[in-house]
Amino acid sequence: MANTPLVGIIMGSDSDLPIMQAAADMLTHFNVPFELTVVSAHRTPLRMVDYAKTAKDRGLKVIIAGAGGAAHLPGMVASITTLPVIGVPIKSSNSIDGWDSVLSILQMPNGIPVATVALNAAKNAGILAATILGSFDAELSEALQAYKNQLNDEVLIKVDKLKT
Ligand code: RP5
Repeated sequence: MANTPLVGIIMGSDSDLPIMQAAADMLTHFNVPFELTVVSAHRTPLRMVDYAKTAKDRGLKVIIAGAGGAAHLPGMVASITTLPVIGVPIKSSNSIDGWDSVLSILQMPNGIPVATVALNAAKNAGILAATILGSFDAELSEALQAYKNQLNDEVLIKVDKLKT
């Protein structure tokens, strides 16, 4: 796979990085080139518009956007770009159990979808981004299948241990 980033990982604050790192880790696992940066819908709105407007021309195929609180970043980016956007709701320290982030990202109006993963589920966002790319890449698809096989085998090993 080329070294040009195919996935853009963005987050509303550097305080989101401990959560969002899991998306980067999964893309690294699947050998998918990515870029990672902070883009805030509220604190750097013009940077957000610029990022979303230029993402496709820069070669990105998928955007993963994580945010907490009034988490407008994924939805706003999805409103600008035609790339698929995966939203990661983040439970920020002052949030109401993360429901604010979940609902802000999940409850998009008709016409502007965001593929929303579970609260803090940046790992799944990374796997989902790889899965979208894997639809067009046989080698990546095989790596995803191997990952699923491994999950399957891990469960079967535990089942075997329960028998003894
Ligand atoms: C959101 O506000 C960020 O995505 C973050 O989850 C939350 C808190 O940001 P900081 O105040 O820690 O920068 O915009």
